[in-house]
Amino acid sequence: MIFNIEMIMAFYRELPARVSAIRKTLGRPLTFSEKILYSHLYHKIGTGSYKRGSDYVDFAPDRVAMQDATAQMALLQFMMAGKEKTTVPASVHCDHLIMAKSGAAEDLKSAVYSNKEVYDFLSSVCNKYNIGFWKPGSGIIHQIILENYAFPGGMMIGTDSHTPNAGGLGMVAIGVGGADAVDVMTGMAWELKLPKLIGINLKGRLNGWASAKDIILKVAGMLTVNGGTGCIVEYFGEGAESLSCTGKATICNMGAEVGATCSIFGYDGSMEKYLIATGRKDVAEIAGKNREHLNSDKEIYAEPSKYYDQYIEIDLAELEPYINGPFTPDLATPISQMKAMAEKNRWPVDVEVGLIGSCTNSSYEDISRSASVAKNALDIKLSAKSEFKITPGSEQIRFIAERDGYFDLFKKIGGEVFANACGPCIGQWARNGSEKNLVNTVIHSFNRNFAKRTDGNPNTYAFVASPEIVTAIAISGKLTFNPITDTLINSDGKEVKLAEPVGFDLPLQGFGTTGNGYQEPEKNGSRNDILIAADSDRLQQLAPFGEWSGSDFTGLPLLIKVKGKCTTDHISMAGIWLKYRGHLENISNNYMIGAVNYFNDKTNLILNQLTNQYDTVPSVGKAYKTTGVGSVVVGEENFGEGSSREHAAMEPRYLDVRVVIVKSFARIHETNLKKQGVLPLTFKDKGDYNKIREDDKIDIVGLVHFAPERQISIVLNHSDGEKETILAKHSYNDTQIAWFKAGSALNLIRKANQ
Ligand code: MIC
Ligand code: SF4
Repeated sequence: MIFNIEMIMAFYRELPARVSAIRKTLGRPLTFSEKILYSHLYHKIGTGSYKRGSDYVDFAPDRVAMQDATAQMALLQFMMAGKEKTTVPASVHCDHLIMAKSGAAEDLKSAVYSNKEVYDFLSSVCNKYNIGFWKPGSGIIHQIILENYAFPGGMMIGTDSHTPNAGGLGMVAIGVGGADAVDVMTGMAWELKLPKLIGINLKGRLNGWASAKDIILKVAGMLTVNGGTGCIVEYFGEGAESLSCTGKATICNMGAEVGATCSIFGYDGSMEKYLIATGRKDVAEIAGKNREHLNSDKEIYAEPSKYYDQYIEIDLAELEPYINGPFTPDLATPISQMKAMAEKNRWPVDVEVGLIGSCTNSSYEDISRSASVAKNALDIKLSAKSEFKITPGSEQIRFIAERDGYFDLFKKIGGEVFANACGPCIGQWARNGSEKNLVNTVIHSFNRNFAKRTDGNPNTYAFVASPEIVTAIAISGKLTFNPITDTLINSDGKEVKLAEPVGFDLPLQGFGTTGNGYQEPEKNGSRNDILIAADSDRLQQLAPFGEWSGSDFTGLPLLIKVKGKCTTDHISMAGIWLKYRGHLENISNNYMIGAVNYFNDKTNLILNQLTNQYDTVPSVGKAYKTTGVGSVVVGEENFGEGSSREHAAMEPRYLDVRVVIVKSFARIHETNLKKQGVLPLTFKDKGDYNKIREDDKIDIVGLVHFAPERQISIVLNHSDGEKETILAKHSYNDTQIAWFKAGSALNLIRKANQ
């Protein structure tokens, strides 16, 4: 079955006319992403052209995807919107809540048991509102989207930051918070600042140990974690065409790590092959007929630097494998320089665990190439010195990897297969001994490696590499091992060298059929009641947030001034906290517990201005909430990078944090704060960060005149009686100011549907 085939066909029928209308309006050649963006305008083309990087534009995406950890909040909000069913096709995927511990079968069984209440809730909401439900065990959201739903030229949003994975199939696929998903599911316009465009021309072809992953690891090093903010990254060139569709998806997936809105490749033969292999020949055929509209115009490829806001060239023939990390995905080290880097930085080089898989890297190509390394190791009498774990991205992949004997090879070198889920990528790894917080190194093929992310231990140095490099390093046991040049000693005491990996981009015997774990929404589901137990500690009905009072904020105590990196993992940790993702009150107990307090360099220990004592962030937050005055949070650069989880914005709202002032924001987090009614501001002069004192009371002045582009004054009332006024900027437009005044974006939608 091809999901939503009528919608896809209708899209392609209209595409040629739409593209020529866009070309006429813009009066110049178009890039592929412009064709997609302009053909998904909410108020159809003809309404003019927009300025990249500054104009907010209303879009009408084709579909919405949600994963279990974010879907709970998204759907709790959707339920408040007063709609009978979703306006566009939507799906929910149970992947994040499965704990990796004892291997696939057992872990799935215990997840189904321990998360029953949440899975039942999600399944019944899906039935009621006509949403496709993918049961636990079916696989990770992005892999399932690629295998079933993505189509070239389409536009989707998903409540997960790695939604851009579908760019591997030529889709503009953007990660958002749940409130954005509610916009689209209720048929409202979905707003986005028109992204700037970064063009990356891939020249030459990959060879040897280098893989698609190494392209994005290198790009992360070049652009850094915020270099892609507000941009779509478009890949093209001879090298792009030589990559498999799933390799392209890996690159687009990890574009989230440079802050990109999304990444995309033009339609080509590799996508056609993938569509056919995954049972979507009809889509491949019609996309083939529209090929010219599913790529940039030829003029763009001829003179890319003229049309892109930023233009980069990478020669794949020269590319060597990279290892990125620790603690940040943009610290990129070519494998040949790892020995020197590790020595210089004193990184622990004994690798305890190598992990492959995740939504980023568990394609057939990844698994088969890694398995070839394992097979070669067995042939030359080596086995893994480190522990070795595999998390397949979907049931499809698990099934064929098992069928084709790859898991057998992994097991023979000492590997263990986890459930088809996020598991160790998101702190859902019950790793023996991690509570002892010992210094150690792991290497994985996932996308993120922020502190504590894999196993909750702040002293785990996590490095990111391609699956084949992870496999080789797990065999050697050393971070500094370079399979291109180094040898190993085998069980016979002989010096041996691993051969270059070989693999297949698609399974020779096809994908085969297996129960995929999909549940079609019930026909008469709209009559179903959704029950949430009043005493549940996992789910809680939401109550609307209060409207803005109409006056300035005065005398707000500083809650926390965060020092350094503050990702969504610092703001609202995952791991054990994932279980409270449907319960705002309970999850608010993790607010900012991972962030470093500027004034004492400690995590989760801040001054309570009411008592003059030090306490945890959630306790102080609650204490301020009871006063009704609210509070302020201050931070540094790229604040809220990483996940799309809107809990990182709903928790401060729940705790009555009124304003977050930082040097700069990550896109999704800034929007999430706006949507939930918290005021995100940026220092006009970044140096003013230094003026904020621990016991300040802060006024936000001039909110009655709150208007786009208009700066806001902040008065710092220091405890010694001194006052300082600083200026802050904001990125609100008129619509968003209305969200602020209404108390949240959802409050407005509710009113409209009443
Ligand atoms: C992640 O990779 O950080 C997550 C977990 O997939 C998140 C979503 C979440 O926090 O639920 C993301 O990337 O958006
Ligand atoms: Fe899951 Fe990790 Fe992918 Fe996020 S990045 S969707 S946690 S596998």
